[in-house]
Amino acid sequence: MEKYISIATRFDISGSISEVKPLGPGFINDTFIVKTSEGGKYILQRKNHIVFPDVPGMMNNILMVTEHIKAKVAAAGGDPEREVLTVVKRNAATLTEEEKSLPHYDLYYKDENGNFWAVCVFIEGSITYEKADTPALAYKGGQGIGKFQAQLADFTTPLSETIKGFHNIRWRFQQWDEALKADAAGRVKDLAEEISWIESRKEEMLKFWSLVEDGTIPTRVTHNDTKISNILFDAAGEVLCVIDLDTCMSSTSLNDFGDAIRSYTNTGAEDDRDLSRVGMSLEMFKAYTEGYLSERRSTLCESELEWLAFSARYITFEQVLRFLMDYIDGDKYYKTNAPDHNLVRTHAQYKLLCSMEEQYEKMKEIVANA
Ligand code: GN1
Ligand code: MG
Repeated sequence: MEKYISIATRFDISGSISEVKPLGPGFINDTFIVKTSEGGKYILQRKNHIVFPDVPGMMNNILMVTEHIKAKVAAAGGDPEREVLTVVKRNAATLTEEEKSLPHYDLYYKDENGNFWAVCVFIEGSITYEKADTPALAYKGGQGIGKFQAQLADFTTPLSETIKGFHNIRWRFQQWDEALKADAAGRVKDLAEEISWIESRKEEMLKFWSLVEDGTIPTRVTHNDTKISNILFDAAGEVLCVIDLDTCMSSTSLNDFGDAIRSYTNTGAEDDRDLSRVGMSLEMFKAYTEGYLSERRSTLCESELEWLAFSARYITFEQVLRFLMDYIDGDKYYKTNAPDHNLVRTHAQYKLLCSMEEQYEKMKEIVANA
């Protein structure tokens, strides 16, 4: 704990730090809650610089995006302290001359082991959910992401690409081909069926992505990791704000929608070993879609509405590919809790994908009528 306290003191935290404790189950970063004797609370994160090769650029994205939203919230008479994240900068007194020569130096601390740390304010009284249990909650989550996208619709400063080709399936297929060829963990020989799930859908997925590449589907500022646990709710069940802005960058709005559907509508867990529990709830799909479109219907273009339902299949497919690819690579990217964890995730997400494919016509009808 001493180590974490000493890291936290590098940031502009008011009061004296009394406690630092781990928080939450993120797959990528390590998250801690920092408490001060005066009752202040902050979030300290070790940002995974293997996954995010340019942490300073990423932190600058987050600062710019949150400041933009803060101005919007204030103009609408909201509370800029609670309705958007607040980045905590470095404590100026702890900055060395060498640090000061680096880009965006006041937004992060790099420790002696090369790990990157960043801090934001903890929003008191906020609630997160690992799973959306009711359609009402899914509706609210959809509204939350819809509003987030709307707040950023006029944000024009270029953002740095924090993960190359994050939701770009053409790039993912390139990585996929390399992973199969390298067969780093010697697992490819046992995966003929799973590999065919990926290969058989390659064409339709690339067809969708080519519409993004040629501009038919516009590129906007998006969140890119919209699962329900990345939204803070208040005690009354209203959305406070969207968190985990690490992947906030240019992409298609559809990816935010698709990733949310992947997470909200699953009747089982992302890594369920009992596949009979896994599937897409159409009721939850309807609720999320209605919430999202209540904020976005008038600002999305025709092609976005046309491909909205498909985006759920696209992102779920991508997740099957990413989990399977990480299994093939020998579990290098996602944290795992068992040797077959990534394979279990692959199977569970594939079951979800099949369930979406089966219900696709109904999904499109819901989008048209929402
Ligand atoms: C990762 O770290 P976490 O849980 O926010 C991943 C998402 C995946 C998700 C699967 C940067 O998110 O893309 O959808 O796991 N984030 C990154 O649960 O790769
Ligand atoms: Mg994330």
